[in-house]
Amino acid sequence: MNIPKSHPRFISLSIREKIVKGYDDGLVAKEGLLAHGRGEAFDYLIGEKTTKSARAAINAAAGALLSAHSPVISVNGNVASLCPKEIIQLAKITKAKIEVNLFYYDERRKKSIAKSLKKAGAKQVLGTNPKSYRRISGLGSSRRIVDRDGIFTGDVILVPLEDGDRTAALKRAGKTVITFDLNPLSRTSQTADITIVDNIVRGMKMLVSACKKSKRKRSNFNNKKALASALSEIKNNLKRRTSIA
Ligand code: PTJ
Repeated sequence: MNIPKSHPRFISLSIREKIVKGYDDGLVAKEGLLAHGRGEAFDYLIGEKTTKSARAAINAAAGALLSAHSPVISVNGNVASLCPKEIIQLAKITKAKIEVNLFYYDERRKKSIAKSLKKAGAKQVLGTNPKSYRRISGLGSSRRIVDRDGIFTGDVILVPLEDGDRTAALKRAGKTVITFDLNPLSRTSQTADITIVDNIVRGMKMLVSACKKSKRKRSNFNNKKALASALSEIKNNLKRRTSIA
């Protein structure tokens, strides 16, 4: 759909079109459309802008990715549709591997995602070669199937728009987990080491520029405190809006 630039919800509606296109192109799961709607609601609550707490989390994530031995960016259908360019830029700057990993397992969709990322400029995309498949223990969902040369052996893993089980399993396996999740109350948000409570469309751009500027230095980031700040920011945003009304 051609959304007029003058429309007051132009940005949000344009992002929605990306997800719909991703679905039409066979990248996004049907359930991914619902997940996007959930994200839209939380984006509304944070004021559809990158908050102070999200900026702090982005800087911490940049430090962790740059100082990793073997960083990996895990890509699902939604992420591949929303920010393919930024995935590739981030992988290049941080020397991270890109791996397709799906919750709603579908070999054909995996291959389509890998193909679209390669078309967008990715040199290598892991996660589609059954010979390299390994299993993460203690995980029931299809996300347990990971690549030997990617998530299985990686030390810092970016798992955007995730479900909580894998985050917990990756942490049990000794990995540092970074996520993007607009819902500060989700299990993923609560379990990850660094949660960026921001729309991935805005946040990935900022993460790429933070990595360009940042030093290879890990910070003492406290995720629990950052999530409490994110909730306060939502509360203050709602207060501001109700006092105006
Ligand atoms: O492609 P697949 O098969 O791997 O499936 C991907 C989805 C996203 C469907 C799957 O991982 C899933 O069902 O995720 P959940 O459990 O719905 O969690 C997704 C989380 O991401 C929710 O907390 C949403 O609020 C959040 N979210 C949705 N859109 C965005 C977002 N966070 C940041 N930016 C967004 N654009």
